[in-house]
Amino acid sequence: MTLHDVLSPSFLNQFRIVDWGYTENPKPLSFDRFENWVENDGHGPLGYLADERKEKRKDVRNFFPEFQSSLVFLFSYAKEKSFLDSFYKDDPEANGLKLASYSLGFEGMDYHHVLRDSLQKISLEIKKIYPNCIFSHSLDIQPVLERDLAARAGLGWFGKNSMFISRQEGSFVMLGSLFLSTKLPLNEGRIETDHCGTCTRCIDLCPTKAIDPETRTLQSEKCISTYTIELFKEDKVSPLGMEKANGEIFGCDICQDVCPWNKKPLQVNEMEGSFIAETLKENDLLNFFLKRPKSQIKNELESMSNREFRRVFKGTAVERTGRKSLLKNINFWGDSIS
Ligand code: B12
Ligand code: SF4
Ligand code: SF4
Repeated sequence: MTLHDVLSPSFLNQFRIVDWGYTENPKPLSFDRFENWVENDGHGPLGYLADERKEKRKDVRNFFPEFQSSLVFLFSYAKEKSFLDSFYKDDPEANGLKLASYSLGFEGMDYHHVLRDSLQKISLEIKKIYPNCIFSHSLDIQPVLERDLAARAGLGWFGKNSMFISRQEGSFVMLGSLFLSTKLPLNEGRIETDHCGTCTRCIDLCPTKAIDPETRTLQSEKCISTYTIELFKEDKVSPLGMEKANGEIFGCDICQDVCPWNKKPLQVNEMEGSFIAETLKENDLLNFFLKRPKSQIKNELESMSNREFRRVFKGTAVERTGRKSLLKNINFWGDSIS
């Protein structure tokens, strides 16, 4: 295969990659925004963003000294998102609880595992063409400002909800990047302009008012995603306004649901109607959390040991959040949901 073949839609589609971009710039355009955010306690309880890893984000070479270039990929989960939307709206079995749609994407498995394998397969193909090239990757947990990197690669812009948005694919995409120790014969991405215009839907409709319109960043402490995914202890205080949300028990999609840039990509996927929960893990998540009365889910989580929870949900996104935290999130909804 040539580099052109590796980066062709026919090769990349198997990994759910819907677009890619290229940059040779290791330095974020918006590190100062990130720094101000941390100084103003935007990270809240997410301490890992403010410790020594904060400075590392200034330059990808602090993480991967051999950096010469990066390929940034958009991995779509719009198909699962449009399936879940129809399920919540039309399926009589739906119990009113909600999971972040990315948890069902990627065969119900934790996207970190799936995307890492995909990036590795792509790097193996590129290595056949550039045998001396060294590779590394970034996938969420590495000290890299990934949205900024995607912007440098020309793939989209930062929405007011702080999501990275592609004109064609919307924001229901995860970002995954390869770092290379060689430059590739590719054009660097051009910085995309802002397409939010005068729209303020995400800001107005965020139930906890977590979005700061001036900086386009979130107060993590106010975000339902932080509370339901990242705060594990039962005694954690829920963000004010969460009761106005829609039954979220793991993550939150609301500021993306209301974004006009997601309308078209979701419609396309709805029309194709090609998603059916097929894998065991997809069905485990659907059957366990979204199709039974809340009291039954609660009883089962209460009577399960932590070890059993880990066995059932091994490799899924909810494994890390854990049994107790999910119970905390389900209890939040009290009797307001069946
Ligand atoms: C910490 C974190 C969180 C925190 C804080 C989120 C936040 N918005 O800061 C919490 C737990 C709340 C969270 C929630 C979610 N997350 Co998260 N998270 C991260 C993580 C690890 C770091 C983000 C970070 O550094 N935040 C600090 C802020 C200041 O930086 P930033 O978000 O990158 O924002 C930059 C832009 O806004 C830019 N900017 C804004 N305006 C302008 C204007 C100009 C001109 C310029 C130059 C720059 C600029 O400046 C900022 C600094 O670079 C990234 C992975 C990574 N390593 O980057 C994933 C990541 C952002 N998360 C992701 C996802 C999917 C989610 C959720 C959708 C999950 C869910 N369904 O619950 C929600 C979405 C909430 C939201 N609206 O952002 C994806 C987002 C993909 C995308 N399309 O954007 C990422 C990139 C992971 C990945 N590999 O795909 N997350
Ligand atoms: S993810 Fe939910 S709580 Fe967080 S900013 Fe978006 S709408 Fe608000
Ligand atoms: S809802 Fe409107 S303001 Fe918010 S990200 Fe989408 S287009 Fe931008």
